[in-house]
Amino acid sequence: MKSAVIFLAVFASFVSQLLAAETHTWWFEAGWVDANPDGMMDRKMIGFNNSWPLPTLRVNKGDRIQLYLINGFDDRNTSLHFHGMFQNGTNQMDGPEMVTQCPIPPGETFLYNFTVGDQVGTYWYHSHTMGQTGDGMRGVFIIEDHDNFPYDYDEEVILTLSDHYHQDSDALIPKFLSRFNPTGAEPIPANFLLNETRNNTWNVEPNKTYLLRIVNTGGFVSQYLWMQDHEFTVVEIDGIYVEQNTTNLLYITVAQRYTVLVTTKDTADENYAMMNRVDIDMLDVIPDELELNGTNYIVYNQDKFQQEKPQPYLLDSIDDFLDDFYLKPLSKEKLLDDADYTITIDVQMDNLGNGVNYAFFNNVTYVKPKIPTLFTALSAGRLATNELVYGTNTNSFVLQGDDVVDIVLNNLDTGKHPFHLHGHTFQLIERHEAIDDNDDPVAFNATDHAEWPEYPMIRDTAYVQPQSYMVMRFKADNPGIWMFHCHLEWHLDQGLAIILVEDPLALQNEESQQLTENHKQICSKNGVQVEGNAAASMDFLDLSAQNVQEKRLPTGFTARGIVALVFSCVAGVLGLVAISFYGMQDIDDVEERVARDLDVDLDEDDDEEEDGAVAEIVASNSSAGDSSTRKH
Ligand SMILES: *[C@@H]1O[C@H](CO)[C@@H](O)[C@H](O)[C@H]1NC(C)=O
Ligand SMILES: *[C@@H]1O[C@H](CO)[C@@H](O)[C@H](O)[C@H]1NC(C)=O
Ligand SMILES: *[C@@H]1O[C@H](CO)[C@@H](O)[C@H](O)[C@H]1NC(C)=O
Ligand SMILES: *[C@@H]1O[C@H](CO)[C@@H](O)[C@H](O)[C@H]1NC(C)=O
Ligand SMILES: *[C@@H]1O[C@H](CO)[C@@H](O)[C@H](O)[C@H]1NC(C)=O
Ligand SMILES: *[C@@H]1O[C@H](CO)[C@@H](O)[C@H](O)[C@H]1NC(C)=O
Ligand SMILES: *[C@@H]1O[C@H](CO)[C@@H](O)[C@H](O)[C@H]1NC(C)=O
Ligand SMILES: *[C@@H]1O[C@H](CO)[C@@H](O)[C@H](O)[C@H]1NC(C)=O
Ligand SMILES: *[C@@H]1O[C@H](CO)[C@@H](O)[C@H](O)[C@H]1NC(C)=O
Ligand SMILES: *[C@@H]1O[C@H](CO)[C@@H](O)[C@H](O)[C@H]1NC(C)=O
Ligand SMILES: *[C@@H]1O[C@H](CO)[C@@H](O)[C@H](O)[C@H]1NC(C)=O
Ligand SMILES: [Cu+2]
Repeated sequence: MKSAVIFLAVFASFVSQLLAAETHTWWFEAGWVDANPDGMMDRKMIGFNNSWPLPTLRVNKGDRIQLYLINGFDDRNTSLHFHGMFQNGTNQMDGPEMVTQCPIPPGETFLYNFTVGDQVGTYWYHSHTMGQTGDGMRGVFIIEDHDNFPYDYDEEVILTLSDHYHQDSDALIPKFLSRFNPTGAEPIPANFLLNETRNNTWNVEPNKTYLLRIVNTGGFVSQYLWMQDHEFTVVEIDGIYVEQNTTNLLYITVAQRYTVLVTTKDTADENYAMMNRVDIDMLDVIPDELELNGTNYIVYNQDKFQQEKPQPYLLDSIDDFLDDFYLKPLSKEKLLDDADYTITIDVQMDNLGNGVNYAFFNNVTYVKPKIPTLFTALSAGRLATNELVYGTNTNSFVLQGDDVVDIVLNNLDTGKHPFHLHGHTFQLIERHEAIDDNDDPVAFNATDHAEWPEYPMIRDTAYVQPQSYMVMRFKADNPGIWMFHCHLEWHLDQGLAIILVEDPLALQNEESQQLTENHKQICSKNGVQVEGNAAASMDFLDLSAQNVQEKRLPTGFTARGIVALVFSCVAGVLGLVAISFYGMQDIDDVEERVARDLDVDLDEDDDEEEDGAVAEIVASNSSAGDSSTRKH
């Protein structure tokens, strides 16, 4: 009797879920739209159906999404990634071009067709084609959870942060990835936006609890967010419910989400400021005219607001932001068992022989393969477990199904980087503090590490501190090809990515993981094969035609010679290109930076230059040997 009741209850809930699951069919045409987000300059942004910003998409847990993306450009490819979706069983819907699909060529339509699995909360969607997120192709994606939401609130509100350039990425990328920018200085945004504008007004009512879903949809900088006389109670990060934690200051990297409760005052007498501020440590130069603090308005009283706007509300210090490392998942998911497999990756930025500054994991800068890595995995048969078939310049790591995997990330660079793992969330089990620019970087030491939390923080995007490290742990329970990369648009363009090839044989055997006809069609339109290794060869171990990175700087060059060479070029075009690009930066400063980055001494004697000594300017402080280890 009892078991029959339980059976009926389970059956009923199953049926109600089935009945409740909806299919959302959207058709969107991507293309340029005239806009003026910061109120300072007209430019074109990438919108959907002639409208920008892009719509917030809302679904319920278990729903199916059928999003037809029409490439409405006449001169460029596009793609779409739903950030944070596990795509469990539908890896081919993940979006990154040349990883899980061919780029969608002009005029073609691609159907993103998947169900949202066991996930709820605040997500976003954006193009995974170079530069397009920064050009505006980004929107918020919400998976609602009405019945099970763990906290009470009255009303839900979206809030996005982003960074904005007056030039589009067609103008910025060639200047950034250029030998005239040898230090890899990132372009400086013109403004930092809140809700894709400046001076945003948020009309509130007294005595209410708002659920604010905050998403940094920007391409580059982290932002601080704070309010005058109001507090944030964090309840969710990247789709993971957490134990409440109240703070007056948030720090949000690009791609991260914070869902918070904000309780309003009990009177409507006053209006207040809400401030967003760029993390200035991420900017190479700070032009005088750049507005670092954005003032926005929390408006209770319209009449008063018409008469006077709240003044900027400044803090004495912005060091005391909520450290997400200490947030505890409400699920109380325990620290996963010790890793079966550990991937150790060292981050470095450096120049190659063409003078361009690239980003490296273990000395390899990610170079796209000739066919999408997923297609290699599906067509390679038993060889799919052999890393070689994915090419030597894609930084691919093959994972065994259900292994516990640690990613140990040592950041030898002096910048902060927010890293994102596709297809999973991860436990952040250790993050070391920043190491000062003047000291040596610290690397993770497996025999001498901090005590790991019992219930580690979980999310899909986390930052590593300068010259420091972090350790991420997850279970390889989602067969597919998953990118792990820096979410700064610029650094991804510089190649800061690895590819996880998770249980490729299981992938081959799942019906739902096979390529749709639509995939084959867009590949064929773009002249890309749908079978073969990274070199597009059906002889899977023959990589002779694969794409590879530029050569290292030639030996026999003197270090001074390299700087001199770079500078004879930079000086020649500086007036034309570099000044407008760097804004404030003067030549001396650039030269010092290059010297520092290339680790050479500008005060060397002239005659040393003659004897042709020195050459290996490639930094050699990264850990030698195999970058991955298997325990048993
Ligand atoms: C967007 O435009 C396409 C055609 O370009 C149209 O089929 C579709 O209905 C439009 N979608 C919306 C939401 O208006
Ligand atoms: C925001 O205010 C500044 C002046 O404080 C003004 O220059 C700018 O145009 C405004 N932007 C928008 C989008 O209203
Ligand atoms: C679109 O993608 C294809 C395949 O990767 C590539 O050959 C082509 O150059 C791309 N087109 C543009 C305009 O970037
Ligand atoms: C989306 O995928 C489901 C499951 O494979 C399939 O039944 C459905 O027909 C697909 N939708 C379209 C429009 O192809
Ligand atoms: C931000 O913009 C969205 C979409 O227009 C709007 O619904 C929301 O209320 C705005 N949020 C704030 C805090 O102003
Ligand atoms: C807010 O709630 C308090 C206490 O319940 C009440 O005294 C006050 O009148 C309310 N304020 C408004 C504007 O409704
Ligand atoms: C911007 O805000 C920060 C933090 O409140 C403050 O230290 C700084 O002085 C402000 N800058 C300006 C120009 O108001
Ligand atoms: C809240 O965050 C602080 C660090 O900012 C941490 O020390 C504390 O343990 C957290 N509390 C909970 C309940 O998450
Ligand atoms: C790692 O820690 C152990 C134990 O403290 C120490 O003996 C060893 O030298 C450390 N390794 C490195 C590379 O620092
Ligand atoms: C994927 O689905 C399988 C069961 O079908 C489940 O065991 C696994 O935990 C899921 N993985 C993720 C990341 O959702
Ligand atoms: C990177 O290159 C340097 C110098 O060429 C070498 O010493 C180091 O071992 C390499 N690191 C890895 C992880 O391959
Ligand atoms: Cu980065």
